[in-house]
Amino acid sequence: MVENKIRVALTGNPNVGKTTLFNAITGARQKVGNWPGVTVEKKVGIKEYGGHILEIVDLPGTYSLTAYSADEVIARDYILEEKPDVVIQVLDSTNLERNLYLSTQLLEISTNLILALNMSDLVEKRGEDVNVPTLEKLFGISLIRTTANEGKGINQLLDEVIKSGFGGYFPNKIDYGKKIEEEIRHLEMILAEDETLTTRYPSRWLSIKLLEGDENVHTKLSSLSVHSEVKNSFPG
Ligand SMILES: Nc1nc2c(ncn2[C@@H]2O[C@H](COP(=O)(O)OP(=O)(O)OP(=O)(O)O)[C@@H](O)[C@H]2O)c(=O)[nH]1
Ligand SMILES: [Mg+2]
Repeated sequence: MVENKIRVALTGNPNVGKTTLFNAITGARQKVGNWPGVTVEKKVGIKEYGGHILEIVDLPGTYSLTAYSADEVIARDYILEEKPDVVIQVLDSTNLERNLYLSTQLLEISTNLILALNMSDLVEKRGEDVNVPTLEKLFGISLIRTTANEGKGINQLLDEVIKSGFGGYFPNKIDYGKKIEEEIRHLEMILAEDETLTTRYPSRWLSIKLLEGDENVHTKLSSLSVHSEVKNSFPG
């Protein structure tokens, strides 16, 4: 992090209000371009808040970090390789179950993850409520209610960004149980032989993706010397 600058990425499923939130935060101070090599729009904006400069990137919508489409690859590689100080996942609060799938994946790779419970107005209209304290306890991160198209919850969200932007690197860990955890550790040990790889990507995350059979990650490794050892550790 450069002085008081905090790099923030907005991610989330398609159509949950990421760009609306991005516009509400950055106002007119944004730059629109393309991601290198693809025609997917890249929006970067600046917001000065509480004596800090927030540089905010609006990522394309993604249902998972499995990287099946160009949009998913952009979102995932940006978070993994550019390592933003804070990642905000924007969620459609009326469709939480579906949205929380991405949250569990982001928890594996994101330093500082905050969940913006967007479309809170629609939840309220239904006479429902999201149990924020329970989810915060379960995930160990902060959840903020927002209604992006009315500019509601923005300041609370930015307060949280500043708090966690200086929190340092504390990757969250989901426990996959004894057997899978052993496999993860085994792969992590193999991957540790390639330092350039593990400084670029979290080795635990790489290991989980290898176990899932993620083709994009297998391809990333295919030209490296650790690849044969990785392949050998898979039966069949
Ligand atoms: N009711 C309600 N509508 C919202 C809210 N936030 C955004 N919207 C609307 O939801 C629609 C989608 O918003 P976008 O900001 O384009 O969503 P997005 O996540 O950027 O979509 P993609 O970039 O296509 O993935 C728009 O019609 C917004 O006006 C909200 O908090 N409440
Ligand atoms: Mg958008």
